[in-house]
Amino acid sequence: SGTGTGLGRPRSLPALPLVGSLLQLAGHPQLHLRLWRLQSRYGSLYALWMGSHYVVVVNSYRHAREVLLKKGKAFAGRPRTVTTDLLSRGGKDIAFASYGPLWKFQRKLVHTALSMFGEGSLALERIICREAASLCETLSAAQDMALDMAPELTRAVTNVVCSLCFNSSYRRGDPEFEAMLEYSQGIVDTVAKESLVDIFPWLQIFPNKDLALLKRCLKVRDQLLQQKFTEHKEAFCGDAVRDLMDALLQVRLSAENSRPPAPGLELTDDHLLMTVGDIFGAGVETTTTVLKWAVLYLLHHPEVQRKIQEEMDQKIGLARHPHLSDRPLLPYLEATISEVLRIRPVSPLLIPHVSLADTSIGEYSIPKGARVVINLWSVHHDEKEWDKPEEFNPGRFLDEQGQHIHSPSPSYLPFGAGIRVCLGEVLAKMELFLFLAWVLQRFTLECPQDQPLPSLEGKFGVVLQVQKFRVKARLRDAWRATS
Ligand code: HEM
Ligand code: PLO
Repeated sequence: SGTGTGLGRPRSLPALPLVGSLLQLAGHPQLHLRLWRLQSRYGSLYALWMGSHYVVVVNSYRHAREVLLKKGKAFAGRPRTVTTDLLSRGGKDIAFASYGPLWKFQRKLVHTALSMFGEGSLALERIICREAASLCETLSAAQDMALDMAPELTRAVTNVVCSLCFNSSYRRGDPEFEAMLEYSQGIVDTVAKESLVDIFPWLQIFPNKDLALLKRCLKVRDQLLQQKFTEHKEAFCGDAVRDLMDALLQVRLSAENSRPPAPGLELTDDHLLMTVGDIFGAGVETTTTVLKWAVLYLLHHPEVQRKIQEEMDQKIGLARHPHLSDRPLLPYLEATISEVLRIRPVSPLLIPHVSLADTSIGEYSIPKGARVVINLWSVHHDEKEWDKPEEFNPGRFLDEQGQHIHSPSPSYLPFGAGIRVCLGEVLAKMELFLFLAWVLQRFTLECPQDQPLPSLEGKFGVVLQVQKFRVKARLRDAWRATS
């Protein structure tokens, strides 16, 4: 062992010079499933080579917790890849930036700004409820039609983050919104795929379809971000902070005024832009994806939907809208959200971590610079921890009386953990709860007649995507009678 700890390295997949273990992974687009299945041959912790990069794959919660929590700092790095470097202008954002003082500062800023505007503030609840009301109106108008809910869900979620980041929102059919839908899909389809370009950076010099698509999409995104940024800079007056963009400008201003900026802590325009880009991108793609998964599972499990509605009828009734303060009253809805996040983790492989020093996981030594992939799919589908893991069963998150929600196993990390934990967990949970509560209070979601139930198979990428499907939103009888 090179670390002097006397520990051996994890077992490795066979590797060829240059391509590494690529041959074993090629032809398996569902990388999380492939890495999950390889456990049977190599054990829960194993290594492989992506070209010249040494990659360690973690499939058990014990090792995952060791990496993220116990040794969080030793594993807080991020790899640089061609696509994420393009997305984040060389790691000037939060998610794809390596560990360092500037990353820490950006995280703290966003954390403060989010708690200032959002979490726990009535203003944010009001914004989410405004969007929920608008979503319900759209569903009402499309009643009994076979509707693709995806664009409507996306617009609702986008408007929440848009209000938060830019103090603005989109109407139906807004061309800027349509452009955003398109570029964001292009980015999700191409970024951070362990595509050939990420493995062999030198392939960049060859024409590559994915890379061209990514560049085209980023151009549109950058224009949009730049425009918002310029508008904010011009309107910014220093005392009225309207949104996250203002908050970032404000912090930079006060940092510049008070003392000479500490070396290594200079926030350039690029840093502010990429930070907002992260919050906007993460804010839209993750939450929307979870909502789509939730709707899809409700179509497959009408009994779960009925139980949520019974709980709502009992605890809230029809005379008023659901509020955030109703969360303790609706444990079955909360449990359903937890189960959706378990069975279809949005970020099945998290974002790869990198070891910043020679260290270890369990009884194995890990060299500095190793990429560590946490397979959340494996963690959430571990048969030793979960009874029939592929079965959708919200009840597993409830106590015996069905009144309180708890995780029956520590093998559950939908938002990651430790110093790289998701920054948007509180916001995301507020949105998931309110959107689902508003919709299910009024509507029953069904699969359109004479159509088969849509597939539960996800499409692997930077988020685990849902295939397109249609839904019939039927106004509930009780609601029909009162309206
Ligand atoms: C990172 C999950 C929503 C912002 C992450 C990570 C996961 C995750 C698993 C990676 C942790 C790691 O690499 O160890 C989720 C889920 C969401 C969600 C399941 C929705 C249900 C959001 C929202 C925002 C957000 C709404 C924006 C406000 C971020 C950021 C990071 C991150 C900025 C990068 C943190 C870092 O690298 O330091 N999220 N997320 N997420 N998330 Fe979320
Ligand atoms: C989604 C597409 C956007 O256009 C750009 C973007 C920014 C931040 C990314 C996000 C995308 C995907 C989900 C990510 C998020 C940062 C944290 C989050 C990767 C690519 C997760 C789930 O880890």
